[in-house]
Amino acid sequence: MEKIREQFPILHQKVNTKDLVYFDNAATGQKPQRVIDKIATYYSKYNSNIHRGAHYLANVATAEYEQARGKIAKHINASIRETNFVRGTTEAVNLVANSWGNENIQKGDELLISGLEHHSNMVPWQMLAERKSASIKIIPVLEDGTLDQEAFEKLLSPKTKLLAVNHVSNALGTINPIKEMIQRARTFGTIVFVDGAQAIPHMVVDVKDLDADFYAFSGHKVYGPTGIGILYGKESLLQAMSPYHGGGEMIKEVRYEGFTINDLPYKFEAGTPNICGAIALGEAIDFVNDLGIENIAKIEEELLQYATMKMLEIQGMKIYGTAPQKASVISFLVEGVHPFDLGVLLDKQGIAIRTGHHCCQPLMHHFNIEGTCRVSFAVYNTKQEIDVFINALRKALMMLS
Ligand code: C6P
Repeated sequence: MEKIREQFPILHQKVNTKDLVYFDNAATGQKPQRVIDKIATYYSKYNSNIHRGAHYLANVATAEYEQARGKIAKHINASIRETNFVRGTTEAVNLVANSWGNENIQKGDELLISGLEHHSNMVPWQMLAERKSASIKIIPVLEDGTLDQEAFEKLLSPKTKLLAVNHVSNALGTINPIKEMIQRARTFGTIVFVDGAQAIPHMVVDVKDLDADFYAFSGHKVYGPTGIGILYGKESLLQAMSPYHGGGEMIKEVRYEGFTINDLPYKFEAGTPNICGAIALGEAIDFVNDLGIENIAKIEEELLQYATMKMLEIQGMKIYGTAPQKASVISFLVEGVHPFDLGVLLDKQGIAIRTGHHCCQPLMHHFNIEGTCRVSFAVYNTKQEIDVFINALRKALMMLS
């Protein structure tokens, strides 16, 4: 464990005079030194634009960028052409909603979304439905934070053109039975978009095994930088879609009269991309693979079990999201205490957590609450840190009582 922690320089500091305990990993993960070094090396040794220059630096940058794409594609079992660099999950959803959505959704169609979705896997579909006079249907959430699978089956019909669902809920930690849901959606020819933002740091993601049509994630949640992410799409779907943005890179040839479109994956990568971010994301994926995603999952599962047990010993504690299959995310409220007050008092003790609606306002309304406190663990967190958190939580609760 010490060997893992040593690789994360940000963890070794005091915040408000206390050792930092970083439990806000679902918002963004910290970066290992090798990812930070990769960024520094890019800017100090071979910063250059890609796919354009005839010079040495441009060739190195291009090779590194494409090598990163190859590593990421392999990691999720996709082909290079199906692995598109985007800014993050949010951009990936908007890309598909605007490109595939505009071309395939018609008046009267239904878009099926789960009640667990982050705003970024909800609002772009709501916008699409509004543009096309289509309707949105919601898969209800059960008391334990799982999706109502019976209701899901009943909601599916030949009208269901799209299912948009997260692999793991950021607000509750629920791991959804994505593979089975995709199989069910297939019966009606429904296209499935999976938001993998919270799954990618915690589990094996094999897009072919899942048979997802689209799968998206953000680099910053998997030890990589912000501003870079991946949209996987089945090649046949991506081929049929129009580009989302126009500009350089996405064209083969431009004349005053018009243009021809570039091949995949460049077709969806207009303009100078986040070159450094993509290269650093490749390094982050190497970090994950060097540790082994199964080992990461095991460490995080132990942290989840330990923290859940310790937290439930606290009087008035209510955990939101008690699904049998959960990632290392715990949302909670303590009776009579405002989550923001707890967040502030924990911060004063060096502990970083997230409070609020977690960009899931409809889900919070479903539970009749404004928001929760949320702790979320990464591979570098420890049981000792959980003990520190529990003591700090008890202290904060005493101050607030
Ligand atoms: N959730 C959280 O604290 P972007 O911002 O595009 O990188 O990711 C958006 C997003 C989409 N789906 C899920 C399931 C997510 O968790 C997130 C980001 C963060 O929960 C920041 S709001």
